[in-house]
Amino acid sequence: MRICIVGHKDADSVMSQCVAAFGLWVLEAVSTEDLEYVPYFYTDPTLIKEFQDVRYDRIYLLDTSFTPETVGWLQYFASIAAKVIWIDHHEPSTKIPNGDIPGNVTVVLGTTCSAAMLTWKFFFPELAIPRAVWLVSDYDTWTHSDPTSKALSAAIMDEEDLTFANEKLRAVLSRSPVDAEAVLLDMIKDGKALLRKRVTLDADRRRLGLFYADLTDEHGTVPVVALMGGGNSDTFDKFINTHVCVMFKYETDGEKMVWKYSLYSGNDYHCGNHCLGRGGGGHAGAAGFSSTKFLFDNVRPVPPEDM
Ligand SMILES: [Mn+2]
Repeated sequence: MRICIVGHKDADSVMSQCVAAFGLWVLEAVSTEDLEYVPYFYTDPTLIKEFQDVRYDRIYLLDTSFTPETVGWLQYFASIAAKVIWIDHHEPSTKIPNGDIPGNVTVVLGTTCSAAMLTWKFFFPELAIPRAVWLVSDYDTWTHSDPTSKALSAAIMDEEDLTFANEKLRAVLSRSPVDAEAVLLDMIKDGKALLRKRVTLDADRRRLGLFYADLTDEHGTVPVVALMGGGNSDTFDKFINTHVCVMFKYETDGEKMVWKYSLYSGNDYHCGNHCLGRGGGGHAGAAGFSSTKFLFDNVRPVPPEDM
């Protein structure tokens, strides 16, 4: 027996792969030596090369959205495996043209839950959904009704430690419910630490793009600290009490492209009054306006000693 499980590297797909492995062990006593995993990245066009025409009894393709490449993969997998099982929950997969899918491919599609949950239901239609699977689904399908689901997904997706997370997940799925809960809580703790690390890294990276400038037009000039991109006043935590802070981006406003400026201030400067003069509005601490013009003059980077 030779079985291959193919999936990508997000939390839902990793969980789907673990559920499939667990299902094969429990229901068919498939040994670990008979199982292979082939992870891929969404954008990786070389997936098929990995297989080198090796023959399989079965290939599971999990959490993989329908694209022209996917059809190519399925057709190739169907040519090297006796049976292919494709489980997915992405919307485009429901619009796959008839006739593109070979006869030995079993298609399991549903768009109201995660791939991990679909995979669980595929293997264990009668059993309750484990908490690990449920939490991953809560995050992957953006219901976000449990605050721990984000941390668990972060722990699973830790690029540096994907194998570790994978092993832990297998433990979650194969141990008794009490042990599984302990492993899960552990992963949630790891995930929370990881999220904190990411937030800090992100903040550091953003600060690199900060600049001092004068925001100037016919309504006047204001010295500011500015950053292009999306975000909120938290990005300016070092400056918010001493400077007028500006987040700005270029976007479409119906038909024309405009600059959107968001002003923040933690002192007595009234952003709302300023923006009112430029056709916008808001409050003392946060306000915004749009302009077809790039309004910064005298631009210079914020030196490291100011950050
Ligand atoms: Mn998914």
